[in-house]
Amino acid sequence: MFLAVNLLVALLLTLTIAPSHAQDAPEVDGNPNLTYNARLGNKDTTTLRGVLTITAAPDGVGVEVHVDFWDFPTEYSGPYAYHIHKARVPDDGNCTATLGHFDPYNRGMTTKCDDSAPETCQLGDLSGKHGYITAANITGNHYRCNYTDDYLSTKRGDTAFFGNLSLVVHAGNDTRLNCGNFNSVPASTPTPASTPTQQPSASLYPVGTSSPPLFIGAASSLGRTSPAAMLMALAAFFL
Ligand SMILES: [Cu+2]
Repeated sequence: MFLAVNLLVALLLTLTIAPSHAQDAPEVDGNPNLTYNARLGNKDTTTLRGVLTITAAPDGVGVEVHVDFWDFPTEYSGPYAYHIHKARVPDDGNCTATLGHFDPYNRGMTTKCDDSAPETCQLGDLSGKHGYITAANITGNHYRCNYTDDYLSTKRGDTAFFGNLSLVVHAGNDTRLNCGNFNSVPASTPTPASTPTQQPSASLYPVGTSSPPLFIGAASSLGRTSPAAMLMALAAFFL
């Protein structure tokens, strides 16, 4: 009986103390040429906005990451961190609901990410691997940077696939300032610079402005009277 209890205690200790097996992140190759981006939400609670785009590297080894965050809140200070989190942002925009970091290789939070050995970091710890955001590298309200990460996958179903997860940006005190979901970017989407402009594009890339010119098209068409409406008015006048 005593032995049985001891065995049970030992088993319980093993189950509760031993972390799931941590392993280094393997380099990913053969990434399909796909792009995903995460746009920070339009929140009343923060000025911070931004978009982070991740696309397969040209040789298929890892991904290229393009970061552009802007209008950092004055009431917080850095260094700001940003991570891929393991759950999506719900419709109400609650960043806490994204849970913890994307960490499929069970690195955990106890050991700080060593950027000289990025394979040992949590997969989603982008700022740990590639640099925190400090006042010194925010220029003109923007923090922009580009880098390659060898450990993320653009292939749905892979352990390292991030495209159905979320992005969270933290203040220096760890407060979750803003967040957004990764979504796939259609390959046919033209870049704004190469788009022949037919109409003022009100919604594309409102970079650097907190108040993009909304609904220009709608406003100008409201101001015009259609031929059908004029006929109706004439008919109403004569009948
Ligand atoms: Cu985070």
